Amino acid sequence: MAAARLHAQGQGKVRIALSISKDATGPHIPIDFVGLSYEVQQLADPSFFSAQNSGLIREFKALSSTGVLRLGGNTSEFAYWKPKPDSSEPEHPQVREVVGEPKAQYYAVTPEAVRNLAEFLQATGWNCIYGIGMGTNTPARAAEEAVFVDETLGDRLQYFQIGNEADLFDHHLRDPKTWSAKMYLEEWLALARAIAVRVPAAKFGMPDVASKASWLTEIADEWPSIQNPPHVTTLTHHYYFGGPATNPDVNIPNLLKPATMQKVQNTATIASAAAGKMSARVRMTEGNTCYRGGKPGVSDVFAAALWSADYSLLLASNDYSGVNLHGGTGKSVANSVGGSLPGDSLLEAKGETPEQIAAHPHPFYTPIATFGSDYALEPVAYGLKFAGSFSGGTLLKTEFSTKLQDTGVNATAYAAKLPDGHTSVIILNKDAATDLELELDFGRGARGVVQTETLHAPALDSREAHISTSTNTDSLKQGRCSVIVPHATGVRVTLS
Ligand code: BDP
Repeated sequence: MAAARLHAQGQGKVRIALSISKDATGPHIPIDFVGLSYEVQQLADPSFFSAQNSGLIREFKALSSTGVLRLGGNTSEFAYWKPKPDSSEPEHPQVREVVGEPKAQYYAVTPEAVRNLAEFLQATGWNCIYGIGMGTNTPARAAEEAVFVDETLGDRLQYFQIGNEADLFDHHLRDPKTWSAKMYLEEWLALARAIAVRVPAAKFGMPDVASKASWLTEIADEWPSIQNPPHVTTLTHHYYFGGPATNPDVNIPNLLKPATMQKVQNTATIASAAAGKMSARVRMTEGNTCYRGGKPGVSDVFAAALWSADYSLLLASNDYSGVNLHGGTGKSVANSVGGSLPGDSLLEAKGETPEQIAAHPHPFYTPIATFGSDYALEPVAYGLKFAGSFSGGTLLKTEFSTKLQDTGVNATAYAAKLPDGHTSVIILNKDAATDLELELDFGRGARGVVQTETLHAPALDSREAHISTSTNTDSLKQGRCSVIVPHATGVRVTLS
């Protein structure tokens, strides 16, 4: 693998040559790498995840034919399992109401909702990571729910998650003076063991921290001392680039700059090391551009597509098993953060009319937006879909990103050997101004037809994204081809 900068061509365009190694020695990307995350509260309306919701099914399938739906979020701590229509509501512990966390409004999850969920998964071809509450739950109720979910979802259940962002429980659910990773692990074990007694084959992902990656390390270090530990397949964490919407630092240049991805890399290094100690993999189970529901003009525009493509591929190259971008209905996410979305206040303050505000997706970061009774794939989902084209493939070790960054252009690139044996390269030119002219060298003797696919929009702040396949195919010349990657554009080149 060698790359050389040819020469910079005046303003606005940089030429570079990249060689693509033939050795598929990088991480394998699971076929179900692509994922979405929804609030458990979404289940309060059993018709949402149901075989009848054809618009939502259509958008899930458009995003991926084999994804993973994760149910969790802040609202998962306020759900209670209601096995029978006449089951009474359990008593709930006292919690504190704080900014950014849900109000203490409890709701029921019923067998009907779980049955409908199973049919929805069947219709989409997706699997599920099912979130059971921890903050206000009991081991007995957790086990009851798990039995029903396991029986009903069958093979579509990938694993259980217990508790959402327990590293923030000191805010509203636990005593801040004593709450720690160690206490969390004790509580988690009590719930997981109760589930495992009733569902012996149960698998788990944990700890689903908001941001404290150090908890993964602490847990991995503690793990060998646990007798007969429950079967943990995945270590999980969340990620939001910044927030809330009122924070001026949440803007397009900051979202796309290399330093942002360097921080992602730092967390990935910590998480991967912890997972290695537990023979588990890492999954980023809930994340997006801007917490508390996203920021209009950042989360719902094309910049978010380039961000999600780059973010997902960076995690894939760190051996993550997948990425779940958070979203859902405006109501469920507003409830998850205390009842309203700061992004709406921002738009009102700017003088946008109710009609203009309604044209934004709610929440602003959602990958699949609800508009009236219909659904639409948002830019952030297009980026995930573009990266998801590598699902099932094996990454080729490259030094592309370093070589590209040496040119001063804000671009990254990844290459994979796809399940069908074809080699594919994704170049993400996040630069707002400079185009790239690449010479891709697939090696002497490489032959085949070159196909290109483009992730594009008129501008970084456009409320749209497209993935277009070029009808012009090219052939390699002496193992090489040239490709232009305009600024603010992604290109995928596949040799077939
Ligand atoms: C996460 C929560 C989720 C919220 C999201 C947000 O798990 O429920 O919807 O933040 O703030 O911390 O947007």
